[in-house]
Amino acid sequence: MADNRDKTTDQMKIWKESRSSQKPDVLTTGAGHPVGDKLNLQTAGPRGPLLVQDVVFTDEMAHFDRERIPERVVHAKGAGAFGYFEVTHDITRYCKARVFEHVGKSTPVAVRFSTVAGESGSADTVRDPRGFAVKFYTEEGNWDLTGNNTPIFFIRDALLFPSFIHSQKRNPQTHMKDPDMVWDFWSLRPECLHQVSFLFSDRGLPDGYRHMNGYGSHTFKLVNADGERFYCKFHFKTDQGIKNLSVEQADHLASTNPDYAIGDLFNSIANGSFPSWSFFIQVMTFEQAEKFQFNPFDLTKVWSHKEYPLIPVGKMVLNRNPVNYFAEVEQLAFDPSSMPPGVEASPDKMLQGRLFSYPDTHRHRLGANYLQIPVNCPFRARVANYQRDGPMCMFDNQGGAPNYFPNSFSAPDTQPRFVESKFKVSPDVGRYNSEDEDNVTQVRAFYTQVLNEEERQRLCQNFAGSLKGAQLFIQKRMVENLKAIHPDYGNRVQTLLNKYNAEAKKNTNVRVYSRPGASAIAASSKM
Ligand code: HDE
Repeated sequence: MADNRDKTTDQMKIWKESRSSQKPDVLTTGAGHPVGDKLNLQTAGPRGPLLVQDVVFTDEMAHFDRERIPERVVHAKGAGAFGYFEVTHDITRYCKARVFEHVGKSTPVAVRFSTVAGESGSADTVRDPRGFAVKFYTEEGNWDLTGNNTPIFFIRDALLFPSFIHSQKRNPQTHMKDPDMVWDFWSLRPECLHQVSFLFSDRGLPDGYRHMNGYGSHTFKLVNADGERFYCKFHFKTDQGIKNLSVEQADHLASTNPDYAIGDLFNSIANGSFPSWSFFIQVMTFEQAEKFQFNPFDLTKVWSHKEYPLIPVGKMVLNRNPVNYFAEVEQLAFDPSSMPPGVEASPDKMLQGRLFSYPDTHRHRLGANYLQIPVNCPFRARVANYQRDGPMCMFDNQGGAPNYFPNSFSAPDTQPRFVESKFKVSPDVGRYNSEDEDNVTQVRAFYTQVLNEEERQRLCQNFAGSLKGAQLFIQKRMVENLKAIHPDYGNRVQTLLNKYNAEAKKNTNVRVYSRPGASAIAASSKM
């Protein structure tokens, strides 16, 4: 046997060994009836036909026909793991959530990491943001901090999200990734440039899921036991250190080991090397928010760490692999609106949009009772409410308890101490255009101050290497946007584009274009 096998490749062997003292179970139908023959159909004579009474066959086939549920519309490819979050520093002066109750407190967590745009069979090492979603199973209901490995996002208005995602997915006719669509959208919405610059920098290709940070990204609200409120951002810093792949490594892995990141996480945990992240918050008072130099709820911008330093809170450790991928990871459902008392939404328009979108997609993907699926169930809280019935109702459906409220029969009642914090809103209702809310300052600082010269060169190379696939008028618009960030940024990308465009012109029969994260592919321009 090959000696380069690891825990993922040996999973079947390890499972068998774990049962070595037991006799194999009796094979049954889904209804639990023992089966005598699972290799041969029941037919009239050896050559058929098949009998409808062969329920061993129909039971098996009917279930198989329904095996797939819709994949996530984004973040379809991912890996999950379980562990705990432990408080190391007291933050009760900011937040009353029981998860932060006292130093040493431990709360079980489920985590799912993912890529964004690819389908569930796509490669793990593509250039794409990574999802970093954490479910804390708290005594006051689950807290889902559904973040990414980037502190910022492409857009700042939730209404644009479906179009943005369509532009990153497949062309409606060719069913291929389409650089015109990708770059048309990005160039029309200059607020994307902060995240796009991050994406085409070295951090766009993290080495697996253990070597990247996670961010709640949005501004949230914390409330303490005295009802005082603060704005806050959440940060997970990897204790493994940041590690990224080169373009060549990522492309090689995409073709030789497309499940690289899933395997890396699984093997690391199976070998007892448990990945961990340190958890921090940034805090801003309401007074500071009012005087802040830009909209503190703008998801395309970060808060300066100098002005709003990271405050240490705790540590998250992942120490258990899923026992079954479908049950515990495919069915895992995160929801930014799932927050325990003490954590609340800020007015961030993107976060507000997400509060609706996630539970809505779960009801479509998993059904109205998705919160009863074991991995989603808030098992450390006692659910008591007036919701009843629906498909796949798994428990006792709250037995004989009254199913209406208010009632006179001692059924679950509200508690005023859990009412959300109050806040003032006085402006006129309208559709406010946020397109031009300073798309430049922080991207310029990223380009000139965060990146060193070699990193800038690689950013421009990666950027132009992908943008070259779009039509010239889109390239031009994008370069103008880059020049507004910094003339050097725009000029470097233009110089590279000139080279690529001249090369492409030499061979007029071939249109060369590349997807973000994949090596250039050539396709005939004759359609
Ligand atoms: Fe998501 N996003 N998203 N997203 N997102 C989904 O929910 C959506 C955004 C993120 O491992 C979907 O269950 C809207 C930001 C992660 O299961 C969907 C908007 C951030 C995951 C959805 C955003 C994220 C998702 C698809 C803009 C980082 C995977 C399937 C208003 C802060 C979670 C699903 C997992 C998944 C909607 C933007 C992170 C459709 C409408 C910003 C990590 O509901």
